[in-house]
Amino acid sequence: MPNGKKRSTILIADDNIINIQVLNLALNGEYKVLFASDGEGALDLAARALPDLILLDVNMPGINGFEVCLALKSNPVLCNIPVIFITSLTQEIDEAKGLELGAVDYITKPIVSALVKLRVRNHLDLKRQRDELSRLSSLDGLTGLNNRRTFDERLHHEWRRALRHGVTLSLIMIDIDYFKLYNDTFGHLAGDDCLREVARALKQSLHRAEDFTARYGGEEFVCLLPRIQGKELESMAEKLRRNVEKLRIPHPASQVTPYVTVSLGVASRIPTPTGSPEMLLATADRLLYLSKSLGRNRCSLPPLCAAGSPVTVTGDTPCSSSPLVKRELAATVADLRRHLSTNNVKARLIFARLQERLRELGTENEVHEIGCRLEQLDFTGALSCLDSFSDRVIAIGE
Ligand code: GH3
Ligand code: MG
Ligand code: MG
Repeated sequence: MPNGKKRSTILIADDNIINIQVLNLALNGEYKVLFASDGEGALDLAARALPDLILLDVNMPGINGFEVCLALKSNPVLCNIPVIFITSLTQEIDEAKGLELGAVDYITKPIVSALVKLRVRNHLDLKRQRDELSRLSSLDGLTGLNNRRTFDERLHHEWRRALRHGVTLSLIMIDIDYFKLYNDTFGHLAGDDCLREVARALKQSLHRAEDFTARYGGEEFVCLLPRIQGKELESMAEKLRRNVEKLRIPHPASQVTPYVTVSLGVASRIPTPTGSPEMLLATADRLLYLSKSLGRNRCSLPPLCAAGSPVTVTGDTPCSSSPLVKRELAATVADLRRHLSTNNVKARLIFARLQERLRELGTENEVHEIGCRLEQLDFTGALSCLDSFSDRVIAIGE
C-alpha cells in the first residue's frame, strides 16, 4: 500500500453485474471494494461500512441513484463521503442534477477503466486532504487538545443528547493559578510548555470514551462529562486537580504552593427544554471564580440539593452560605473595580458574572445602577455605585 496507509474502501452500487465486474477489476487491487445491487442495499452498506468513496449508478430498481445521493447528503454521518455517478444518462440536465445533489463527479458509460481509476484516486486524495484539514481545524495548535470551536459544538450536541435521554451533563472549568506570574518568572516559551503538560495531565485523567477535554482559551480548560454526578463527579474534579499538582512543575511565584496548580468550577444538571448549555457554562465559571476567591488550588461544586451552598473541596471544609457568598461577592467587586477604568470589555464580563450571581440570590436590582453607568461608559459613576453596593451588601454584619 502506498506510504503504508490504510487501504481505502470503495462502495460500488450498480444493478448490472457486468458493470460491477468491470469496476471491480479496475479497483480491486488497490482498494477494498464492496458491492450493492440496488439503492436500499447501497444506503445500508454505506451506513455500516462507512466507505471512503461511492461509485453510484443512477438507474437502479427501487430507490434510484439520485435518491440515494440525496439520502447520503442529508445524513450527518454519511454526508462527507464523496459520490461519483457512473451512469448511462448522458444528458446535460442529468449531469447537472447529479452535481447539484452534491456528487463530486459524473462519469458516463461505457466505463473506461483507466479513467475511472484516475478519477477515483484524485477524489480519494482530495478527501484525505479535507479530512486532515478538518481534523487540524478542530484542535488547539499548542496543546493538541480540542479547541474552543469543537468544544462549543460538542457542548450543544451533548446538551441535546442529555435532554433527549433525561440524563445529567456535567462540565468542569479549569484555570491555572497565577499563570501570568509563571510567564513573568520563566518566560512565555516555558509557559507554553507548562500549558502542554497541564493539558496532557488533564487528558490522561479522563478514561471514559464519552469524556471530552478542550482548551477553552489562554490558560483555561474545560471537561465535558456526560452521565456523571454527585460524589463520582466530585472525585473526578479532585483527580484533575491532584494530577496537575502531581506534575510538580516548579512555580516559585505562586502564592498557593511552590508548584503549578489549578482551580476548578464544576456544574452539573439534567437539561430541561427551557435551560441552555450557556447556563451550565455560567455556573461552572462562577464556581471556578469561587475557587479562586477562596484561595485557589481547589474545586467548587454545586450543592447536591437545590437549597444548599456550593461545596468547595480540597483544603477548605464546606462553608456556610452567607460569609461564603460575601467573600465571593467581595472578590468579584474587587476584580471589577480593578478593571473598571482600564479594560471595558473585561469589566463588562465581570459585571455580567456579578449580575448573574445576584440574580440567583434574588438581589439583581442592587446593581442596576452600575449597569446603567457602564452602558453610558461613565466609569467614575459606575465606580461610586460599586462602592455604595459594596458598603450596603457586602460589609454589613462583617
Ligand atoms: P489567576 O490565578 O487568577 O487565574 O491568575 P492568572 O495570572 O493565572 O490569570 P490572568 O488572567 O491574570 O493571566 C493569565 C495569563 O495567561 C496571562 C497570559 O499571558 C497567559 N497566557 C494565555 N495564553 C497563553 C499562551 O498561549 N501561552 C502562554 N505562555 N501564556 C498564556
Ligand atoms: Mg484565566
Ligand atoms: Mg489563571
